[in-house]
Amino acid sequence: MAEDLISFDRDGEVAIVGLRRPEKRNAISDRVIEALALAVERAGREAKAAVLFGHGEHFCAGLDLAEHVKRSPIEGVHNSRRWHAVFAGIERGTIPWVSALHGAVVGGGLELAAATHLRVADRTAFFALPEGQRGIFVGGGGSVRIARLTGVARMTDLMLTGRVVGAEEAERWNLVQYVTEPGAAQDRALELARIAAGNAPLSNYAVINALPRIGDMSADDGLFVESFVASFTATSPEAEARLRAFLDGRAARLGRPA
Ligand code: 1HE
Repeated sequence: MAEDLISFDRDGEVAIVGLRRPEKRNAISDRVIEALALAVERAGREAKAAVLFGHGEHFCAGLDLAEHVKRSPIEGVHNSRRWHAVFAGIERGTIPWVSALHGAVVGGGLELAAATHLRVADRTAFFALPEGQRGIFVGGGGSVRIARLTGVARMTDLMLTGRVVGAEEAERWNLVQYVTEPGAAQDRALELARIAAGNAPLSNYAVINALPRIGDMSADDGLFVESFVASFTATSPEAEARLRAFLDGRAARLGRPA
């Protein structure tokens, strides 16, 4: 059943996870969330990085509004907390996630993308938070993650006015880090995921788990924690081998930007 709603493939060390409910524009139902939870766990076990994309014409139309109409207040809380837990498995899990975005990236779809570490949008992608128009609020972590990515003022604009932002603007707004031609986001995301998969797993773990936490700390606390994370990673056997490879001239040199 879960496989119907979420596809799972592997390309070498990269897991490729697809939202597969195109007839409902990949709207996130309870079953989709549970299927995604399984895929996230599996990717963490089997791969060194992951790509997340949407089957069909859109990345994701957000919360399944048909299901949501019927919930009681406390069911709504539990549902939102479940989204938080599943998205936290992406954001603060064990491997880097790259989302490939096209078409609608709206509401809970944008919240999901915001939980990934890198966002690649093709020029068909459009971003919106129509919660205000639907009489609801973000519940998938957007008030924290989207507000931090783009700033409270821009998120407020999206929510109050229903403003729809294209891919270029989304890059300027820091909602995405890469923009590609239509249809090319998934290949670019895979390329980036492969690069990240080639890093030391401990460094990747530190990046995805330490950086957001340090961002939540005072500067002094952050610097203190940074020293421990730095020392822990730098004294690992893998770091020693990689540093030695560089010093011996066996590691690739950095290139200039294209
Ligand atoms: C849906 C959903 C959905 C489509 N829940 N069923 N999200 C929104 O407010 C976005 C609502 N969706 C749209 O604005 C449009 O569907 C799209 C711009 C994404 C795509 O348009 P289009 O013309 O390609 O498709 P469509 O004809 O609107 O939709 C196709 C079907 O998908 C149709 O069902 P059908 O049975 O009539 O074929 C739609 O009802 C269905 N569909 N989107 C349920 N979201 C944790 S809090 C997060 C809060 C939010 O995410 S709020 C934002 C919700």
